[in-house]
Amino acid sequence: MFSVEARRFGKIRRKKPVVATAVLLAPLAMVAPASAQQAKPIDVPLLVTYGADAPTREGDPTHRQIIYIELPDTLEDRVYLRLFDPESGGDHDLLYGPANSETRFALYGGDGAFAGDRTIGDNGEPVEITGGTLLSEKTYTDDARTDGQWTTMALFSPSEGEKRGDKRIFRLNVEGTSGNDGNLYGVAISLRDRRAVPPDGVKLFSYAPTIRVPNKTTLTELRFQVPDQKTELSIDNFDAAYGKLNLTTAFRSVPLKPSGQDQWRSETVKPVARRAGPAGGDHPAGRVGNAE
Ligand SMILES: [Ca+2]
Ligand SMILES: [Ca+2]
Repeated sequence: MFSVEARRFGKIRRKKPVVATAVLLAPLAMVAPASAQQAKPIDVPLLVTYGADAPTREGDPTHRQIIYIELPDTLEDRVYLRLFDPESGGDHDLLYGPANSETRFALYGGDGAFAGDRTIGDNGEPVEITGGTLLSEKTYTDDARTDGQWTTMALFSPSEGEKRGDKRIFRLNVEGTSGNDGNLYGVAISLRDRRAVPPDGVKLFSYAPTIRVPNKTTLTELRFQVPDQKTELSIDNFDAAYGKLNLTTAFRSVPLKPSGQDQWRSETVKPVARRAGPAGGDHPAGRVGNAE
């Protein structure tokens, strides 16, 4: 399980802006409130998807974000998919010239909605993910009505998701279909249309989130759960140029080598040393922090 959060970090000298970075933690299953899954409103959205015309050096190698939504199979209430600032324009977004980008949000359910951790193929190109049944789709472009606002994209029943054990899984594909802007946005599930009431047991997770590092005084953290028996982690990061990356557990902090501009870097680390005694064993949590 991981969550993404940005907070004040202190002064770090910045040589070059790092506006986005993709982090791939494989082969771990991770769970993330994709943005403000909590009841409190978010200050800045941390998820980012660039338009198809943006160069990969901006930090988004796929122009796409795959977010899974997990709900308890026992949940009978219908839920709302709410988006914060889903358009590119106005506040929060990274605009290059006039706002000209479109972002398509598509919600899938049914068998095949869960596509595992397939994201990027061996050739570095994004893997096509098409499984499941399209439940709802909407394309957002520069629009003052959604700028800095939460808006409801879909209302759906948990039973429409792919059944996996005692869970129902949905997939939200976010694609930067055109333009060169960076679209910052948030995603949440709520029992109410106009306010944040997350149902018990809801989880949003991603295997390769593309996130924003807001500024030089902010640390962005990806918190995740290490599966039992795991003693090594393979951590891939993209375009963390001039950033600082650390893997932090309850016992130690390990510096990671940040990737260069427009490049992936993979590193295998042991998150913690095993400890003897009743409290021994791997601590099941860690976090990757990235600051400019
Ligand atoms: Ca905006
Ligand atoms: Ca936006």
